[in-house]
Amino acid sequence: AEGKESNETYTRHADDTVKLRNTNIADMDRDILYHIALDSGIQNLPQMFGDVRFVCLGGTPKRMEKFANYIMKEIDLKLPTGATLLNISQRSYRYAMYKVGPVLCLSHGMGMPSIGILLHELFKLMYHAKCKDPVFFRLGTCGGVGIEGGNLVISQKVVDGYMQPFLDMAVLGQLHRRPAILDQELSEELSDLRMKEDPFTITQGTTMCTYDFYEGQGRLDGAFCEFTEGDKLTFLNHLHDNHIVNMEMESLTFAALCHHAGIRGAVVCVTLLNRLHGDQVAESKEVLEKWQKYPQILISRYIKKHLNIK
Ligand code: R2B
Ligand code: URA
Repeated sequence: AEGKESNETYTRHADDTVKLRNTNIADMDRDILYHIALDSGIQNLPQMFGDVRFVCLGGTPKRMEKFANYIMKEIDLKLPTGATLLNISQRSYRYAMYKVGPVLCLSHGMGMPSIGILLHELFKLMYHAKCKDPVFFRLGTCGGVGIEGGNLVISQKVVDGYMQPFLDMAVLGQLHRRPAILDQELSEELSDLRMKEDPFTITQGTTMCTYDFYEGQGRLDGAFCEFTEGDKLTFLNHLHDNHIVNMEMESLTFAALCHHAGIRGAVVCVTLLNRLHGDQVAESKEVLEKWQKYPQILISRYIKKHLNIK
């Protein structure tokens, strides 16, 4: 049985397909992936998804639809004239999913519980579909700690709001602690893909992942605030001194669950502001739209490189 604290790395089957750490699934004759509106009893998942190699997650349905259309151009896939990409998970009314050849693009919503549910179902999808060595990316937004808006952060480490590198979860009333470890080789490879002419910098560092956007990230502008501006700046400077370069809300669960599943994962986020200078996301819609493409540009380069597309 699983220990309460797990540290060992999990590997894949000999043929590189994804192993599941839950033998119950193999014993089920039908698995309903409820939140992405798929059903292994009705759909031929190996036929529909067996070729998936890159799974790209981001917060919103619209941004991930845009990414799907962008990556389609980049890898030179075409839809029949007049056709548009289909949201495969539309009937779930939870997450959006688009498939562009070997690239699966999904929205994960906001926060760790939301991305956690999705990752359970995606890892099972990878298993049912017999996908080989898939790599997962989170393409997100974040608040920079000492980094101005419009720049990229690639997470090397992830910590929770107490600066602990674990995902703590209650399971059957007991604390389960999973280390939040990201693939260092992958993050290194991604940061090497920056080009001189890029309009953004790339910082590799530690990401703080919180359960809240306002009080949880030390903002003064929530509906509640029980600390002073001085307290906030002491906290943010303490983070800065500990190489924490950004804050967001999903990377801890993403890192911990990918690591537990033996699936390579990377987190690339664009900063929307420098938290040392403020709390409100005040850039214009146009500027924010432009910035949100930056993680997509980098991930697209990675995908093209691995598909041998110039
Ligand atoms: C970044 O942006 C969202 C909050 O605005 C949250 O999902 C995150 O991690
Ligand atoms: N997302 C966050 O979680 N925090 C920010 O400051 C900006 C985006």
